[in-house]
Amino acid sequence: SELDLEEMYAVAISVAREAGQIIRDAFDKEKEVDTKQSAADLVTESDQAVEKMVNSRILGKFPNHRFIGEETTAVSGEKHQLTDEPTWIIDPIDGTTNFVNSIQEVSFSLGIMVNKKAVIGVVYAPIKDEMFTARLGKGAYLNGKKLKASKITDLKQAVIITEGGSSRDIKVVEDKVKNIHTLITHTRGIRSYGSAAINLCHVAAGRGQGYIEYGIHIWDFIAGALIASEAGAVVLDPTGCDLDPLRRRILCACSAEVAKGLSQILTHLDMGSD
Ligand code: LIP
Repeated sequence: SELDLEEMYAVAISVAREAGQIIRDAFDKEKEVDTKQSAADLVTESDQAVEKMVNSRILGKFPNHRFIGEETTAVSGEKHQLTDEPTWIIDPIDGTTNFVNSIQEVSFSLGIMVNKKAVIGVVYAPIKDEMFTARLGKGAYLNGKKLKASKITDLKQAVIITEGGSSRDIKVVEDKVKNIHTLITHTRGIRSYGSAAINLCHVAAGRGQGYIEYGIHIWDFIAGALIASEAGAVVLDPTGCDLDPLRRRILCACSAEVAKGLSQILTHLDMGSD
């Protein structure tokens, strides 16, 4: 049957609102926390509850579509085969460490890929009630208002977002510290909000000029990457090549000049693939 992108978009927004309600209800309560790959890689009952709800809502509506979810993957440990089939890619709570600490930067992230290309991106930050949406070729919006990335081209004037991440591997941490040193030296300042999806939406909204992270996953960034690029930002692999959605790293910048500057000064970590 014909792919009904309009209907998929409407379902995406409605499950994002429902997910937001679950996150808001649990936000100020005591959380039950478990760790995954490292002591800094967290999951809560709310992550699992949101993912379960979304999974059943989507498969109920679109039984032939595929589903990649952060917590389902954590349990199965499977590698992902991205196929050409419509695939819903979900991070039930992006910014789980923030959530556990009642820090407001938490989001629900949902990206839909068709033929291995992102066509719909929805990031909902329920505490701030910020709904970021994008459809391929149709622009990016925050609560219905069109987004435009910053016009800055000079890296020296740029505010760059980056993260420490969850790996505690000595070499990875060393390279990241080196990159932080480089970023502080070459830019106006660095920031860390603790959610890849929100970081990308900040760049889309002109709240800073770039975002770089090594070690994240497709569910952390696929929706935010479409939102940023539809707002006019550049989204690439940190080396400057095309983004590979399974290669666990991303560079986003408001302009090609800032992207090139970042790509040239950073040490590019190889974090394997999803
Ligand atoms: C988080 C990412 C963040 C990264 C954290 C973590 P989660 O995702 O959004 O950018 O630095 O280590 O991976 O685990 O909260 O969904």
